[in-house]
Amino acid sequence: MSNHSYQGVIHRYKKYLPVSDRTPIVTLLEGNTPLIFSPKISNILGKNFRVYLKYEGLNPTGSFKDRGMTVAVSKAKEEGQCAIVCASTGNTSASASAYAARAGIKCIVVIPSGAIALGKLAQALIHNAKVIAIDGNFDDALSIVRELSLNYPVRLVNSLNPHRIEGQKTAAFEVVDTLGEAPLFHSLPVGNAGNITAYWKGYKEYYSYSKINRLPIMLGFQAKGASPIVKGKPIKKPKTIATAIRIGNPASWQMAVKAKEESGGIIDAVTDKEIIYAYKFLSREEGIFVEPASAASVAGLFKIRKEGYFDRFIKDFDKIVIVCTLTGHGLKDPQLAVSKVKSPKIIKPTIKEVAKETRL
Ligand code: AN7
Repeated sequence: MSNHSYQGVIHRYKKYLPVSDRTPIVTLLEGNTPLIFSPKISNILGKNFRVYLKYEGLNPTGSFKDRGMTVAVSKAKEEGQCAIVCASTGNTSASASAYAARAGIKCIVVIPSGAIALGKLAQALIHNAKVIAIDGNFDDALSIVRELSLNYPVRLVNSLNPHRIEGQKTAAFEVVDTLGEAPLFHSLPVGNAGNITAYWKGYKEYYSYSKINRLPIMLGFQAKGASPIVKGKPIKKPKTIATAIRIGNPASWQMAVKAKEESGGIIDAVTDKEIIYAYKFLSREEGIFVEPASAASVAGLFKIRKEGYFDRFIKDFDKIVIVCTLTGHGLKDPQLAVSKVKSPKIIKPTIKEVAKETRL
């Protein structure tokens, strides 16, 4: 297969996915995202660190959700479903709407009113999904759609649908196929906990096929005000600036804990301040614009480095490879971006004024 004939994650990883020749493949050529070396984050962590950023914001709808959605929607279509439904903090709804449009099936999304980023709402609306905003949070929305899908002819495409996890695990495959090995650590944000579940499944499968000879240590980061797994109990009113991970009772809670325990890793929390610092760092220092939730994975690395978490590994390894998943694109939430920086000053339209302002 030559480069220009890339056909999406189902085609590329067919033999690891629950599809057959009869599955109508619904794809927008998701996946195949870049793994970008970050010299500056590596330097901050220390001289033996090699940090790579898996930039999932470059998927067709701007987030990692497309990997799971191509499988979930293809299977729904194969099974003759005419409609799909999801609850969402925004990205799942954007992805579901686009893939449903592509498949020619109906899409219903239930969102917490006023709590999803503008870009994501725009996507669901323009892809012609039926958008229902509830006066409640994500956790309320998820319990509604779960019930709905049990009682009506509509397929749930949240990550409780195992096909979502199947598709999402291809990101772990790509990391290994690019690096030629598993990283020592894999860092990612945790919301509903589907992604950490999927990466862990992917790495374990590659291990079982002898594609790698050791597994990475998983590092998951929740936002402090929405950190049920860290606290060990559901949070009734989760709060964080990172709306994508404003989730108080994650569906894949147990699986996330399993990934942490089996890999010898951690699930920790980062504050909104730490998230925004990493968010700005990535855009200003590396030229990579992500949404705040995505920056939690980098914020977490900065935090645990300062706390000395890596110290014993520095002694034991001469090279510490870390892959950090950047789950969504910064353009999803432009309002937040402009609120975190100074607005441009308005000046007279003359060369002199512009030269003066820019200190050229
Ligand atoms: C950018 O769209 O849950 O732990 O409804 O959009 O797999 O849930 C989004 C989650 C991280 C957390 N980063 O991943 C939804 C939704 C971004 C996200 C997460 C989400 P999971």
